[in-house]
Amino acid sequence: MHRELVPSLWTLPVMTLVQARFIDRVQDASGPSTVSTGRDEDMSGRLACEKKRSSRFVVASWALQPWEKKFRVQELTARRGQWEVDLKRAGYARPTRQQAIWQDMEMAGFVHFGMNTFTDKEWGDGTEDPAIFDPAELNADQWVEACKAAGMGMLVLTAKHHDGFCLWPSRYTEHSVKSSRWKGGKGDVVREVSEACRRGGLRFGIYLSPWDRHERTYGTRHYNRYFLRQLRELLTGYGTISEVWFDGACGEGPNGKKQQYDWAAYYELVRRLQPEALIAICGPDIRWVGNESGIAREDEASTQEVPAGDDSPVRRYQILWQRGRSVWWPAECDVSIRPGWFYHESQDGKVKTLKELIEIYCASVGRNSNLLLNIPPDTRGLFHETDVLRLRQLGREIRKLLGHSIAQTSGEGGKVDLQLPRSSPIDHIVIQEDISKGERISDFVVQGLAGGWRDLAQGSVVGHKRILAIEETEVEAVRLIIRGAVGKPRIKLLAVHSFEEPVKERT
Ligand code: FUL
Repeated sequence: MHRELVPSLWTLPVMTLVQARFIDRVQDASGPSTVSTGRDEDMSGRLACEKKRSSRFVVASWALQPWEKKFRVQELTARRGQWEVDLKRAGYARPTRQQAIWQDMEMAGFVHFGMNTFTDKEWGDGTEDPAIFDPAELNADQWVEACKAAGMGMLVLTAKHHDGFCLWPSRYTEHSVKSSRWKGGKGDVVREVSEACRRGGLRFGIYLSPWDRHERTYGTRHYNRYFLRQLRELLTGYGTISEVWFDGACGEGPNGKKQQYDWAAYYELVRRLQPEALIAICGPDIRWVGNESGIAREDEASTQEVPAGDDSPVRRYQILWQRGRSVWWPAECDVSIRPGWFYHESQDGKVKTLKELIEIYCASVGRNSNLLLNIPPDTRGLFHETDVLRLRQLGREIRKLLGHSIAQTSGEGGKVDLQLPRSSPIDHIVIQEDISKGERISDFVVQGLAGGWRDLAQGSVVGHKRILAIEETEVEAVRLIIRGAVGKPRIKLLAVHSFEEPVKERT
């Protein structure tokens, strides 16, 4: 008998039994048939098998579930002693506690500050004179308060950008604040910002660019040691670090060679020294959305399939679910409030409008992703007045948009009904899944009762949050119909809003 057939033969009868018991086909009068379950899938029907391959590499192989009814037995293969099921649907990845907290936070501030602020550049080449760094009025509390006014939960600071200048007095280089005029070389921006964040109740994260255009060892194997030493300084000297943002830019060193970054060693150090920190972008915990415009895809899922044979460092630091085929890797949308990442006086008139920011918010947070909005301090060391105003307006507008719903509910299964207190115009619908159980919905439609039932919006992924803008429609009731799911849908929130309704009527 062919080895690959062995799992099929013993699995088939069990699956048939499980399916017969739990699958309940629901024919909804309003539309296409939906599949829902008669019982919670987290129960005994699961053929759980968990394997620990090493302390760092956990393969959580969950049972075949009833709604995986289209699975084809012949796709079961036993590869390297590990079950592989090609379901093309990876519904069972789950967030870690830290990822769930991060997703609940939804929005954070990004702060690009350094030599470029003083040279009016976006990318320094590392030859800049550190003496010119002198933000005489630096006030990190002002940054924190402005971020909080927008509703942000964290601030991520560029401790070192590509030019290699360090915003903290690193022991391993002179190219830092200690060689600047600022505070006679005794200042430490990372300290001031981390302390302001703690005072103000914001989480604190760091951006540490592996690409370093100043450091002479860059391009050689010695550079990785230098980078790790700096990373250690940041991870041990500034309290809790919630996010470590690794940019992937990689240039050539003085020797003409591109640096081989030792990602595995970087991740290992972060995990060891700050186990609560999420490693973002070039990292296992948070995924880059793929553009710098702050726009996610309509179907931006946190559950990502792992290409077969991918054994990269990122994979080795992720929890592999669903027989090693899927990971929880939520997207972060980074974008600047101005055209540049760093402050340029010439862009004072180009701060994004409130309308643009709300569009970005709805296309990031409203599409199951987090928004990382960059606000660059100016040469005084302050957020510019226009940027501060815009952050306040953004916070107010988000509260106006989502602060008070006309009606809301939660529910489970293939259909969730929401009755409005009275017939009202609505223009936004918010849906949230309980992601602690994974992203399950893959196809949905929202209908409104306006005379008869009519479609208001539809989509595929829901995940942590979808904000659906619709044409204003007066409805008496709304219902969410799940047309496709990889598990029993758990709707944490179904809410309807009217953005245009004057705020006073809802406060
Ligand atoms: C990019 C960098 O090259 C930009 O300067 C900026 O820091 C952005 C957030 O990431 O890759």
